[in-house]
Amino acid sequence: MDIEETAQKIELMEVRGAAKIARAAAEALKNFALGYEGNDIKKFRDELKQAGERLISTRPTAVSLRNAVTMILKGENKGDNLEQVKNSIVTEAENFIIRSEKALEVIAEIGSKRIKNKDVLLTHCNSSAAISTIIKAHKDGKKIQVYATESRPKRQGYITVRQLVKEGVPTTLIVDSAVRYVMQRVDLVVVGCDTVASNGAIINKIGTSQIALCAHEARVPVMVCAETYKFSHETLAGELVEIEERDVNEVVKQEDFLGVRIFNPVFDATPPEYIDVIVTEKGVISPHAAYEIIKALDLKS
Ligand code: RUB
Repeated sequence: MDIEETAQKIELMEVRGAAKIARAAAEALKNFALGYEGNDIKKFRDELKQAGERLISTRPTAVSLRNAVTMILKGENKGDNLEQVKNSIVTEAENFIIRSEKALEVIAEIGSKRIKNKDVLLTHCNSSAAISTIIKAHKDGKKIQVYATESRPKRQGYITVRQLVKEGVPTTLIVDSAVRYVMQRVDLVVVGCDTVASNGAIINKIGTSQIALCAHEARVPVMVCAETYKFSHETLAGELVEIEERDVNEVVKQEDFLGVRIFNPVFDATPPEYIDVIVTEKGVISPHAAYEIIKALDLKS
């Protein structure tokens, strides 16, 4: 897929989830470099920059996307001629995709160790990192059960329940508003995220912070599964993570509610106090260690 096609698929959420959109962006940048027919290196760099900006603009909350583009675009300085620079972009993009897939495996391996036999889990939305972790625990023979929220308005929870049931994990679908009621039966909340801020807050699907609040009240631990490329360097410099607002028609048809204002923020921030651990491919960390991870990784754009 080319840049514009990829960008539109991400905007329409045909490709969604923080890791998948980052990998799709990597694939699009690779295709851009491979298919570039001009012979002016400066023009290539300019167009590459524009391509990166177009991809980043599609989903403003997911720093995974910005970090993927930033890492890949570093390839533009590796090489003296156009051919070398194009090859560097292809290599960086391929490396990112491999790194992202490997990180998912490692997170599942590490995170699943924190899930005990007979645990009842609760998850929200549809996170490949959270789901891989849950499935790994199940494959390791632990007799677990999962409650999965519907995740209004887009109901990504339907994807989650189907994925889990396909793998044989006993799974119960609940509406988002049933979370507090169900929390008394839950041993561990497992979610993914789009962004980790330098203060350890995580930004994930709208409703995550309510779930974490309920979990905190019920003394149920919250485990966040997040690849390190979801840590935001920008937040270290004081920037706030932009919370994406989407078309209100995702909530209800505006024409059926004439005169009613509808608000559709699709992510929220969960403060570090409500998070027990963040499982990354580098290991299990306290949310308060986010600063160290951001400092250790050179993710500056
Ligand atoms: C998806 C979502 C997921 C994170 C993590 O939101 O909030 O929990 O992106 O997913 P949307 P992953 O459906 O709006 O993209 O672990 O797959 O990166």
